[in-house]
Amino acid sequence: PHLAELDARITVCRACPRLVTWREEVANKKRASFAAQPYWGRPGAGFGDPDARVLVVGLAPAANGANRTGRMFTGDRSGDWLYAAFNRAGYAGQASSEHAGDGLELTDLRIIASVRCAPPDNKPTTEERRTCAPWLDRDLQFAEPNLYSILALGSIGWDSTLAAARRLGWDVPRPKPKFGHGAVALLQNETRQVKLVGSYHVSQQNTFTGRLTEQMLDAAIGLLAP
Ligand code: DU
Ligand code: SF4
Repeated sequence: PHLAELDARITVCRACPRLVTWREEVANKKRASFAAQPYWGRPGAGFGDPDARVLVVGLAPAANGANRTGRMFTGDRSGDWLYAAFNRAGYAGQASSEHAGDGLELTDLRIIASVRCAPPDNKPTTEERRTCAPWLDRDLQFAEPNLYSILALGSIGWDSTLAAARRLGWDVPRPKPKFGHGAVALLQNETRQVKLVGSYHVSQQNTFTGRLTEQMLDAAIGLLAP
């Protein structure tokens, strides 16, 4: 099936009761604060270049970010950091990502998440991660023919990508490669090697505290270049 069909199926998924309740509660509570804009309140599909050689795997939509705007890392502070860096590296046509109609285009890069619905406290349960994993598998399969590298944001992005690669029958080094900022693991699928790069997540927890600097993020993104 076409990627648009996968995206459409993801956006109507209701498989996790707790997350369906939460994403809709947040939407209903906060809609009034953003009265001039639509409020998404649904799962977030992938965003970017369908033929991308580089895939980015985040954690999950932020309650008032992608859960609000309907587009990955759009309308929140994490996105400001991420798209500014992708703009510096030539993957994003703009340095900012305010709303789904702002004309932002990504070149050679597509962004997805380990879990597609906003979780309370940004913490999906183990069961929610497992329930959402098939969407990650499908996105990886779509990306596979062109795929060169994957940026995993945070240890959940790292672990869920390695688990998806194993489910798809790729060769993943044992023992399991350890997550770290700038960590690299080489995965082997049927036709080629895929380079998995770890980065601390662009959440404010890391960017506010200086745990993740712009220079560090640029260096990790630099490892993705085909
Ligand atoms: O309409 P479309 O070309 O299928 O694009 C869907 C979605 O993906 C749109 O919001 C733009 C974005 N996109 C992109 O960022 N970079 C591309 O090369 C193609 C599409
Ligand atoms: Fe569906 Fe994933 Fe959202 Fe669960 S987190 S409801 S599996 S899209």
